Amino acid sequence: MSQNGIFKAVCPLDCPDQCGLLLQKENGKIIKVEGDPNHPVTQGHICNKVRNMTDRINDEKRLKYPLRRTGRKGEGQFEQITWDEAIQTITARWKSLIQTDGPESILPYSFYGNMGNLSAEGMDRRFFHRIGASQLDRSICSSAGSAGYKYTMGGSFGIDPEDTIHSKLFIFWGINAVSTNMHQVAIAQKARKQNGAKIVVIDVHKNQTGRLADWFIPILPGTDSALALGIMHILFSENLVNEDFLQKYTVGYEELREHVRQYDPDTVSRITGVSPEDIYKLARMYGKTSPSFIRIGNGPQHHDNGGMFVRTVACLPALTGQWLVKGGGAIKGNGGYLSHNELRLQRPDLLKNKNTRVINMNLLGEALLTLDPPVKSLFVYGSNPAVVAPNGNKVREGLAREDLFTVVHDLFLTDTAKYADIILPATSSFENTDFYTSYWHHYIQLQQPVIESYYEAKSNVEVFQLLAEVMGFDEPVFKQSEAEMIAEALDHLKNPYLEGIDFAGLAEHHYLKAKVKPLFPGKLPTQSGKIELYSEKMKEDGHPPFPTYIPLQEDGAFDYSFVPAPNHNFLNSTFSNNQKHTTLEKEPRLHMNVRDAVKEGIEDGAKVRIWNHRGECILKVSIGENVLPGVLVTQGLWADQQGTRQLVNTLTPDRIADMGGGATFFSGRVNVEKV
Ligand SMILES: Nc1nc2c(c(=O)[nH]1)N[C@H]1C(S)=C(S)[C@@H](COP(=O)(O)OP(=O)(O)OC[C@H]3O[C@@H](n4cnc5c(=O)[nH]c(N)nc54)[C@H](O)[C@@H]3O)O[C@H]1N2
Ligand SMILES: Nc1nc2c(c(=O)[nH]1)N[C@H]1C(S)=C(S)[C@@H](COP(=O)(O)OP(=O)(O)OC[C@H]3O[C@@H](n4cnc5c(=O)[nH]c(N)nc54)[C@H](O)[C@@H]3O)O[C@H]1N2
Ligand code: SF4
Ligand SMILES: [Mo]
Repeated sequence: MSQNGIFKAVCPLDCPDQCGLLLQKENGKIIKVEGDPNHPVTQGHICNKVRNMTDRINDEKRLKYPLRRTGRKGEGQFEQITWDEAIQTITARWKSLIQTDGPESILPYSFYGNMGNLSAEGMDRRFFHRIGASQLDRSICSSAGSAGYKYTMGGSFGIDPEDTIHSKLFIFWGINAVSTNMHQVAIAQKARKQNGAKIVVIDVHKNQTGRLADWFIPILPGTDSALALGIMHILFSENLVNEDFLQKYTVGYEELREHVRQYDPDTVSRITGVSPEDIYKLARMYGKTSPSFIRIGNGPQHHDNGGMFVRTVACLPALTGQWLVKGGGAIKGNGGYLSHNELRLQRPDLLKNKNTRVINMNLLGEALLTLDPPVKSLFVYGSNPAVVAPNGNKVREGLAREDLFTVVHDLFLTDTAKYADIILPATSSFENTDFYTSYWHHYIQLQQPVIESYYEAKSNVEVFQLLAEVMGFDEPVFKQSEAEMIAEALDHLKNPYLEGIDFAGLAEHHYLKAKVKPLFPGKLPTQSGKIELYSEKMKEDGHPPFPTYIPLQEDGAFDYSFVPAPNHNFLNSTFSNNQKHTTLEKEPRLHMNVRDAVKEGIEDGAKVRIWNHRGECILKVSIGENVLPGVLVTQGLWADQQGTRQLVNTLTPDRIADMGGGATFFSGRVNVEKV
């Protein structure tokens, strides 16, 4: 490995932008992280979080060696052990559990702390399939929305974000894009400057994205489908629809016209808190501006009715025929275009028992406390459920079970790791080979090691290779190199867009664009091959077949809707343990409307207790007009600092959304009082 110099890299974080990076290395260490100016989409600009990533990679607090717990669970007392001891302890326990309780007593729990396909869903999947462990439904992030979008459009296919430079109207719908998709904002701002494009933001919180908008539309949580249906009502009644497109490329538009008559602006206004005038204005703006582009965010789909929200909004560009216009249409996620050969990478065929149980990751607490037969061992990697999972007190109670054998593989002693019996140190992505596929732009990127592994840290691939060896799994797939795994994953005849993209090409160019064609004219992978405004499949699955507004579920008799969203300087809970980032973020704030503050007798800056039947939090209040009355918003997944009680997920419901087994982080209710 060469010593000093500047090396190409890719941002490994769970962020749509998937920036190209340049790493400056000196004396074996990364001393600077910058954007790669040659990257076609991200063009040298990166966020502050990752600009400060050097502090994280070189942090003295990083885990250096395997550890064994010496104190009580959650306390954080550990002693150093060797890799040999660690792997022997884990495999001995698992071999015995498989004998006594069967392989389903073991549960992997992971998410996309590192988006590399080999790290997040490669060797690990092969290993747990081969063991026959309980399967995890990885539904914490966007699965409700993806399911809703799929009913309408057939899969995760939107437009090429590079084309949005032509758009004249950008609607950021429930996405805090300044923090979570900064390059889409950069394109929108460029379009605003070049051709007078307008930026509309629809959100429950006037955050930095709302402040940048030409028009910010505040809305009540969980009511967005009603707004979208109100827009449809006006588009039909004022003949702002594209009949030709509807006829050629959609199913059910005549019936939809009838169906949306009930969503008149007055009715919709009462549901959403948006005035009838604004509903008219928005619908007319949308109906008369072309190209128009909707960036569908993750926020509104983290509700009880989240799948239906995305399904509903996804119908809008069809009504106006925007999919035929360059820069017109929508993006929810673009993951479908870069799908690789998962069957070969993940080897589901290694799982012998096809009835192996599947556990929804949003129900982790429930699963650890009540499942029968019980989960007896948990292996956590690339995720920090003690902070990020809903109904956090239940999760921690489950993690604290004395008879649960927990292993955590991470770079840091996270809140979750404190509950582990064995901790394994993980490498950073810059220490490994992996390939990355954005769920927003159309580029595939390669990371090759830039620095040596940190002390005794090992990658996810290495850990599962080691475990497989000691478990006695002798299938050749457990011996493959990263390059071989990548070659297999990219060898995928089912996805024509990947044609010509291989390991050698990626090694030479670092990023390659998939040869994506526009969706229309064309055939979608829905049952009908068209955009399904009416969906027979939804009916079969027990959903209303037309886009519909379904109110949020009851959540106890509490006065406020509580929306704990991500913040600017962390990435989920990543960086919540890095000083640079916590200093930038200062502290979590609870945003409250001034009318509510008067009613509750709370002044700006006061500490308040918010609580419900699941838990409580103490936060500092920010009073103003950034949220509507009845709504409380806070940002950031702060790690548990002793005594601060800032763990927002103690309050969030673990109800499951209407589709895709999704999470409902933003559908909880709370009361508030001054402390
Ligand atoms: N800086 C930063 N970037 C990130 C992340 C991070 O933690 N920090 N996380 C990454 C991950 S994993 C994801 S999934 C994405 C998520 O990024 P986004 O797609 O932006 O989703 P959220 O941030 O969850 O929520 C977006 C917005 O939805 C709003 N919202 C909540 N409920 C409603 C509602 O009912 N209606 C409307 N209209 N708005 C609502 C929230 O106020 C918030 O502004 O970001 C990724 N990027
Ligand atoms: N209240 C509330 N809760 C939420 C959300 C919200 O908006 N509000 N958002 C939800 C969403 S959208 C998501 S996606 C989830 C995300 O939740 P998580 O996936 O748990 O994300 P992080 O908190 O970033 O934790 C990732 C962990 O992976 C570790 N890691 C990084 N790279 C590697 C690696 O190569 N190997 C291993 N073994 N570990 C690694 C990091 O150090 C970090 O501890 O949170 C969800 N929770
Ligand atoms: S977190 Fe997102 S914006 Fe920041 S560097 Fe990574 S990909 Fe780019
Ligand atoms: Mo996410």
